[in-house]
Amino acid sequence: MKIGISCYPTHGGSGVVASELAIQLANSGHEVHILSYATPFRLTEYHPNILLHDIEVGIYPLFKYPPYALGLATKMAEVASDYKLDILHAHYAVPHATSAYLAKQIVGEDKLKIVTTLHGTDITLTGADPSFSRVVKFSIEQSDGVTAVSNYLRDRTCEEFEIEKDKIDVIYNFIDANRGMRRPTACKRSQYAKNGEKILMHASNFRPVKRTTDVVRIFQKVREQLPAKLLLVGEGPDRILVQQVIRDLGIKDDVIFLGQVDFIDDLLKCADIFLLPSEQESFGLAALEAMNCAVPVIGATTGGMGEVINDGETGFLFPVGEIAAMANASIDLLQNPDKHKLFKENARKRAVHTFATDVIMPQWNQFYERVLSS
Ligand code: GMT
Repeated sequence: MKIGISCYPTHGGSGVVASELAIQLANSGHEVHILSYATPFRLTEYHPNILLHDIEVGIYPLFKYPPYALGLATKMAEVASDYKLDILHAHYAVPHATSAYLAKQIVGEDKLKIVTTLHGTDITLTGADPSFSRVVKFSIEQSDGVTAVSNYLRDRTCEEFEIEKDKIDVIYNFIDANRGMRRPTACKRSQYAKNGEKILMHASNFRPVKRTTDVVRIFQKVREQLPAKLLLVGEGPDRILVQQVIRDLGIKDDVIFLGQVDFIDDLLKCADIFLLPSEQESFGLAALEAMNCAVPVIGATTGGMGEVINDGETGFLFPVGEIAAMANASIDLLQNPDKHKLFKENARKRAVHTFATDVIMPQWNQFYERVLSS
């Protein structure tokens, strides 16, 4: 199979999922073409079956906004014709699904199939914006196959855009189970915490939807009860606000900013608890990556989080903003070594049994085969 995959290259779940899928397809011998405006950060290693195509967007004084969707459609059409692609797979509907639709019209090949994977904010935030919503609905409807990363996201999409439920397949995001266990000593706890101190961790793009100030406030309550450090991974618009809250709470010496880290598995092996109190999370890939490294997750009961985390077994979920409850659950786990150990084992087991590559990739293969024969 020859497949073109378009995605955002920046740090974010959709780019990670697209990259990991590309690697798995390439490992199985498929020819994969990545269409993105930069090399996605998880695709920095050379792979003979992966070809990278940069999207160029002409900048002219006339354009207040560079027409990225058109540059992408042009490149998609060119790559689809030159390499005789079977499938164009758009990750994140806005504008990738629309560009793919346009490319298919340009190529004029019925054989070229369009697949769209919905990730979350493309439906809940950007896609639902009235300035795009009709185009997003149209592009989803025109795709030959559509997947959503959780049942929650499928249902939300069908409601928001009045789309039939059977138009969308749910295929969960996956993790490489080996990564969760390799290099167990790569992260040295002593680098971040003194003997006896617990380590809490959060990783995100620090957008308002992640409620990163809640992370700090949860940590502060934990810190009042036991010695602990907070590791913050990632960069984004709320970082300055978070730094201010840390100063106001007087916990500067206990919080460590690590900036953007491409592969966080090694680092996760130092963490005792992963915090993800987001306002919205269609799936919560960061939580799954933590569970893969046997780290229990404390977070918010939002979106698809309950499909990833088994509340009371692999972590705890509370309504958005329930900082005290999230802190108390963290304290409870950290003060009960046997319970913590059980949650760690449960987290790892759930990640491997439900979300490992060998569980999810057969679903992708079946899905692609069905689309190709449609
Ligand atoms: O969460 C973000 O801001 C990034 C966003 C993205 O599109 O890259 O993540 C979304 O897709 C991920 C991969 O499918 C999901 O794990 C995240 O839950 C989802 N984010 C939201 O729904 C807010």
